[in-house]
Amino acid sequence: MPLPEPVLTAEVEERRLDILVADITTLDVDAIVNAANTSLLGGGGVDGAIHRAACPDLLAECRTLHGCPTGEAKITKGYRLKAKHVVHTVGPVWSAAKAERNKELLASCYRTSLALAGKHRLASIAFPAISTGVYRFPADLAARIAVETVLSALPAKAPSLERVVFCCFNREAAVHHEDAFGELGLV
Ligand code: AR6
Repeated sequence: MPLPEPVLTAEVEERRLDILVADITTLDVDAIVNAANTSLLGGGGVDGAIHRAACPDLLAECRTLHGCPTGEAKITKGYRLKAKHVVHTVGPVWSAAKAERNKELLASCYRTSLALAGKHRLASIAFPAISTGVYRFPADLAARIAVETVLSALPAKAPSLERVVFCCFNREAAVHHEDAFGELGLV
């Protein structure tokens, strides 16, 4: 099934970067990324939505992974999701006092998720706006880090990827990603 109409699309070296406003659990891509916590055993926000949509087998597979450190990522099957895989990554909890470290950790979430997509030779992946909900990372800064990191890491970490989706849950998040596309000269 085709994805919803993008808010904005950019072509970079024959790869497509899309900004969508959608519920990530509905997307028909090779992998969706989950903004999880270090236990990988579920939670609220996008994590809760993904576990509800995927079925309890996802939680059972997550139990075998023994958690995930902040800034890293692990992959599972997608079970009842349209997405074949879920890449679970753990974003930093925002703290202004540790802004530089938090920025590095958020970038690492995108890089390690892309590396897993590359390792599994996936062609398409959709990211939510990691850390911008319960973890309170400033949404404009997070969008800039997301787009910048995907742009720089994509060729080396995940040459198989033909399409990367920035899946925004609302229009406001999409505007931050649109701004980042503009600032980085993509449109
Ligand atoms: N589709 C796309 N985006 C979504 C969806 C959805 N279905 N639901 C929420 N968002 P959050 P975090 C957006 O809080 O800040 C969990 O309890 C949301 O609007 O899900 O990384 C975990 O277990 C926001 O922009 O993740 C962790 O404990 C973005 O997804 C903790 O929350 C991220 O919001 C992780 O916090």
